Amino acid sequence: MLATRSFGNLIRAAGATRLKHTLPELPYEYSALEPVISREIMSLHHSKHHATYVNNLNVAEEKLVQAQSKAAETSTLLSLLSAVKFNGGGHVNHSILWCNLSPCKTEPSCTFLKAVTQDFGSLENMKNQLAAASVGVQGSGWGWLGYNKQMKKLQIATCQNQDPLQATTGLIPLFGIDVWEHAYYLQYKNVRADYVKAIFDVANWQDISARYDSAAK
Ligand code: MN3
Repeated sequence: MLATRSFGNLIRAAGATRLKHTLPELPYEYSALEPVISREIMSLHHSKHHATYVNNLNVAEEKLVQAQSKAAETSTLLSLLSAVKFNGGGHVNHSILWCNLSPCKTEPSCTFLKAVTQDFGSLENMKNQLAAASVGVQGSGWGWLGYNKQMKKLQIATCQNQDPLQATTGLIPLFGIDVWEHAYYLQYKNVRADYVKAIFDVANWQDISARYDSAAK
């Protein structure tokens, strides 16, 4: 009983001081990744899709705080938690995605390249495996290169919908490929494989290497 009341108080306290999530600015122009990703796709993807995840996350969190303070039905809490997971995942995933991409040619760091070579044989092999996993996602989801801190290994994984990599698999996200149709359909139509292959031309290896360094620390 005490534990339940403390949890309620914690949620209420968090609600009182909680800051709203905001849409992060893109670190480049909407047209910067052309011809790999068109201005139209980037604009819609960031200002509509990502913005909607942020707005819906704020709404779901607000409702969750209110429901908790009214000791709402468990089924109500569960549906709100599901909305928090979906929209929170969308916000987390896209916030990583924008930084994973760059209009500038970048190179993987020596330490990251060494880890990739150790776990995959070569950078090419890793890219091929990540591409195959991403293309193979059924329906909407993400392909990821992640870091397994327990095994000290780089691993490839996929997630459905907006399930966030770390909360779902324990892997620390380094590089995500968004294979929702909204990420490529206007330009690549139904040919997801061409989009996934092209995405490596705008991969920000500097950002991916930095995420590896901080994950492996
Ligand atoms: Mn997306």
